[in-house]
Amino acid sequence: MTSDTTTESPILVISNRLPVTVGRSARGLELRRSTGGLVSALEPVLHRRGGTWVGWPGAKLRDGEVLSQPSDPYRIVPVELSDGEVARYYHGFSNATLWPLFHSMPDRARFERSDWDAYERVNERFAAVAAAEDGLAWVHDYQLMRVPHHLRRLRAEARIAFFCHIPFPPYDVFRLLPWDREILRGLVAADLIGFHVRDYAQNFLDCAERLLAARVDREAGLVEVGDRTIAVGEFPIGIDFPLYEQRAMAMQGRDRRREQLVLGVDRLDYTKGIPQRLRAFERLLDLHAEHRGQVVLLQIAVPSRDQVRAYQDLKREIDELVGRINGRFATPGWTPIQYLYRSIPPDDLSALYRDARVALVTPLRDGMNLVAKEFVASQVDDPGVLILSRLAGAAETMREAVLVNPMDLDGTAEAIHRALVMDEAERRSRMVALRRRERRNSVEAWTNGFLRRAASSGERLLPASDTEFDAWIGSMLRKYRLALFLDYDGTLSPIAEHPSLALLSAEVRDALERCAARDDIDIAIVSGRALEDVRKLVGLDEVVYAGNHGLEIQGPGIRFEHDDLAHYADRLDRLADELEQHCIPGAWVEPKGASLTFHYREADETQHERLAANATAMIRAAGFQPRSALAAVEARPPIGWDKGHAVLHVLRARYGPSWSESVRPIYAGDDETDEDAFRVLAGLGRTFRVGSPDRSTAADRQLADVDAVLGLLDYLARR
Ligand code: ADQ
Repeated sequence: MTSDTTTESPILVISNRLPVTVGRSARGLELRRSTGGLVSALEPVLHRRGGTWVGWPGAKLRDGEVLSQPSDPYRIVPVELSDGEVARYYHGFSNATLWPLFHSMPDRARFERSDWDAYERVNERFAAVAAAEDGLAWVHDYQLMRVPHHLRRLRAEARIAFFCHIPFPPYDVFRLLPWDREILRGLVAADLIGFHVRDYAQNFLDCAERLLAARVDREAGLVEVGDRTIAVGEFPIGIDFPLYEQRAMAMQGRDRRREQLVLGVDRLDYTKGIPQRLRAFERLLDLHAEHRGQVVLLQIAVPSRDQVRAYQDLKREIDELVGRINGRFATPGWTPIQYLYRSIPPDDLSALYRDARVALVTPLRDGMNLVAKEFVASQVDDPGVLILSRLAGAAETMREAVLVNPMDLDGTAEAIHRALVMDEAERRSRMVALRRRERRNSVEAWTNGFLRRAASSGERLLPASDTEFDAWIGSMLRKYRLALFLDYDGTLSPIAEHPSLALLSAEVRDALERCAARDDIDIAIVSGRALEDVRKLVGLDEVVYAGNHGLEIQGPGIRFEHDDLAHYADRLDRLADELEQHCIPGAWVEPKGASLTFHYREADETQHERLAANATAMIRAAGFQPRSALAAVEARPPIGWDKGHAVLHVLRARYGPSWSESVRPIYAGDDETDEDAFRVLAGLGRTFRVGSPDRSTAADRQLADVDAVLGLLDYLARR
């Protein structure tokens, strides 16, 4: 796909809510168009390029009810949720776990397994619905962070972009989430992950590096997970600037309010800092008595999530504060705080934005904050002053606002005072700069910029460099002898159609030989293959070979065979005969000494599932452990011995029980059987998982492929 065709491909928007809200009356189904910022941001592109919007309609649909007609510019496709799912996925995991945690308020977060299960199930359903639609998938926000993963599973070739509308917390906060890695793996299945500001993107990269063992390039905004590279960037959202500007101008005829108006407009949410704001206003009246009788704070709070306890508590707290402060200062002709607990129509909001002398936008934490931008766009007349919390994403770009720390009541009170007495020249200079930026960075520019980046494909991280290897293992190599453990298939040689075709490349062989020739490096090859097989493939005398996942080990100074092996030899022969009788063309049995592998890669594909199931059942019936591999099933004797045991055995045999005083192991491997070794070596050495891990890895780092392993060997040989 060229980037040009992608730029104009249809768009597949996936968000928690649809752009319409479904209601029901005596006349039947009623659709109300939502007025949120996201809808006005995305509808123009959907009109231009066509596509689909997938989301929850907010109510139950009856059989045969549809939300869009063939003549509509884009399709609206519902994902239905049960009442239990709304409670656990939406009110639970999304709003009671992720929302507070991502706003760095972990004390407010609840962590419930059943909420997580519902979140996973609902995200899977969103992905399944979306997988049936065409276009560039654009997934929105924290309710749907597992969707990229599930969508990628269903459509490996899909182009997927994700945008996070709320902050992404620092590593120290994020890792409190019991499902931290699952969330990250959900996201990195996308091709592009967008955040409002650089800090959030950097937090995400930190988390991916530390929790997924991924490689990251902070400058370029790239993260490499296995063999995939994902772009991560900052895309500060804007508003429909002309719309707000025009609305404010249309309101010109109205009476200007007489008082000095200080305006607060928010969803009623504990992240918005409303109680702190009220207290700061009280402090202003304490410190600057000249404003008494003159200034009014109008706080408008839209009801939000009001079934949730924390929001009910907050509402009560605000009611009480307003009552107390008004009780202290009000006079017969003046009430210092006016408080409206409701949504207000767009025209009325525009009139207030235009007339306010000061907008007080003081969230404790906010992904971006659109109110600040709407206020600025509405300053078409005598300019007012924007007071903005440093902790809102908007503060990263809106530098000409009066910036405050909302926790600092005195500082905020002084800022309000300064804004109220600020002369016109300063107000105008600040507002002109703010308006120019917001006009340029409108929501249309945001959508276009994001989609352009989503369409530009194929950025790759450069292969891991010496500098990276130095940072990961350099200091350890300077002090200790190195025990280098390497898996064979998928690590030293790419996975091949047939095991006999997986040979070492000339470069890998050369690098291995150079490592082996150093007298401060000892090498061991740890493989699932039979010992003789892997010895023949590598062919270096000074190397230790561990075959059959370490059940047999041989090399300089070591000769080991697990005691229980002999016991299983005859039974293994019989199992091999039985499996062979069931082979169809393209399926075959590979005897590996202490174990065997049943391969079916070249058999008719429609038979794969049946072959795997049959072989698994026969292996189990014969008393062996089945383990599925790529188009193959392995049968291993039920001996509690794995690559982890093998590695420890080699270390103790070679260097004695106190080996860790003088030796550091490095282990590189590409599959599930290597995870046993990663776990055993955690904290004792350094481990590398090669390729794309579908599941979690216990390794310290990831390497993209065999070429990256070659880079590591070359570094070790040269250093
Ligand atoms: P929100 O938390 O909803 O959005 P915000 O960005 O301020 O926060 O948007 C609120 C919207 O609601 C504004 O468009 C505002 O005009 C409107 N609104 C507020 N009070 C209103 C009232 N009383 N009556 C009518 N309308 C009212 C999330 C993130 C933000 C991020 C946005 C967009 O939490 O940080 O900026 O998404 O990405």
